[in-house]
Amino acid sequence: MSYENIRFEVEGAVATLTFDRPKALNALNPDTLREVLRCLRDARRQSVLRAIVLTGAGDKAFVAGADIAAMSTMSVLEAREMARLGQRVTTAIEDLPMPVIAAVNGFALGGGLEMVMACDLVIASERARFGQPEINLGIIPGFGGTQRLARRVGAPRAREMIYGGEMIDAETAYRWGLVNRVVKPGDLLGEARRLAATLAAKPAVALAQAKHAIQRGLDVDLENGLRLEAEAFAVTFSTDDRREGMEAFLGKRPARFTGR
Ligand code: DAK
Repeated sequence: MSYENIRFEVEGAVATLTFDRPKALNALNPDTLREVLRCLRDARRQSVLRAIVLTGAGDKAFVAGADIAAMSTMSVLEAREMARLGQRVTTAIEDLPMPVIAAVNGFALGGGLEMVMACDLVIASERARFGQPEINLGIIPGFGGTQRLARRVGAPRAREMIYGGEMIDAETAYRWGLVNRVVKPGDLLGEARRLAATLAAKPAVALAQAKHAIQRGLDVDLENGLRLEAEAFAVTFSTDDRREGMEAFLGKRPARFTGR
């Protein structure tokens, strides 16, 4: 499948999706969002794919937010369409059965940070910067930022970022729990792909169920979360990989997982 604003490369069980509009610091316009959506739908159907890395082209930006030039001329109806598109992308990332790792190479602002927060794990270059600068444009986050940022870093820090519109650096993002690891810029993609390959080798159904239980559990109370977990746990008992994992342990040999 060919794209104009993104690249999608597959190597073994790991795919890399790159936002690729470096002249606009990879800002998201409606066409880019449509391409990402199409690409994720296609990725979902590729059973060999077990992990995805999300990154930005060039050495300056992951995604510098929604495309302000495109946004500046939008009607109310077009803005609603844009919001729905962006929210469908973040939901599509969260609903994928495989883990998605954001490799944040530079600015992750506005809609860019909202994409990052839909990912399962985040690795940041020391040069990465994170922010929700919408307030400076007279708007507020519209792809889930008010909800996901508060869930990730807590309401006080989310308020500070969303009300003030200032950026935080990678080290602060790490301390605040927005980022799993901070690495040297030159190590970023290698590190993200290595982690993706490690996760790709895990039992796929168990990983998908863990993702589902964590993701859905964030939005329910503990009692319902535990119910969700029990259901997800039960699903893993129907798999070949569960049998293989336990037999391998008891037989003192390495497990050979097939994803079934
Ligand atoms: N959109 C369009 N072009 C952008 C851009 C953006 N977000 N960010 C940068 N560019 C372009 C610049 O215009 C410039 O283009 P040329 O002048 O070279 O043609 C080029 O990228 C390089 O940028 P700078 O020259 O500004 O580079 P600097 O290193 O000086 O600064 C910067 C980098 C990232 C600090 C700066 O570019 C910046 O502040 N960019 C804007 C950040 C921002 O405010 N992003 C938008 C956040 S708002 C919605 C739901 C959600 C959203 C929208 C709608 N609906 C509900 C409808 C989301 C909104 C947002 O994301």
